[in-house]
Amino acid sequence: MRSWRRVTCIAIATCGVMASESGPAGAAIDPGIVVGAWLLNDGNGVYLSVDGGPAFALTDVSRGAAFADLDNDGDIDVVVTNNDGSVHLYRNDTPGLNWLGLDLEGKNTAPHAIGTLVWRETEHPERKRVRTDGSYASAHDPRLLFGLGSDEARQFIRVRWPDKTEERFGPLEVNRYHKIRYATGTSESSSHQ
Ligand SMILES: [Ca+2]
Repeated sequence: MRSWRRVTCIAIATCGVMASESGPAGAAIDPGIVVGAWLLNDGNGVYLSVDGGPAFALTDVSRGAAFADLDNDGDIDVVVTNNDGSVHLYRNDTPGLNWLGLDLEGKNTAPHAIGTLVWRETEHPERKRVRTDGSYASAHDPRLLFGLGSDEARQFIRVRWPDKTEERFGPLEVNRYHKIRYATGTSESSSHQ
């Protein structure tokens, strides 16, 4: 069960649906106001609306949302900006499962490694891309997080840097962040599309 704690906000909304007639308490609200919503990916390409608790039952005129693991505990927290309002922070208090955190450092010409692709080695390799884009006027944490569930085994990853160089890193301990620096892994020939 996931849980979220609203840390600093009075009212908050993210990823919402437009409210056309009434707010949560039945009062008329501005059509521009968004009712908070929490959508859960079922793993098969379908997003389900679920009860996100009180933090998602409020309304506001929200814009940018920046996603980052602000407390370095292996889950994603969210910072939301609101029109004519304060910045709000959602702290993710999901009970711990295993995770792998990666902080990639590219070569001098691209130190933040934006665009780098990383595969976690599994039967069906999971791919992530280093990025900070995805929401209006916001920048996400460029670090990568892989959720591992009950898997406690040390992990191996393959990295394709923006210059197409490929390297392998590991074994990596779970439940912590690792600094992954360009040209410090094992050289690999191309094996992924
Ligand atoms: Ca966190």
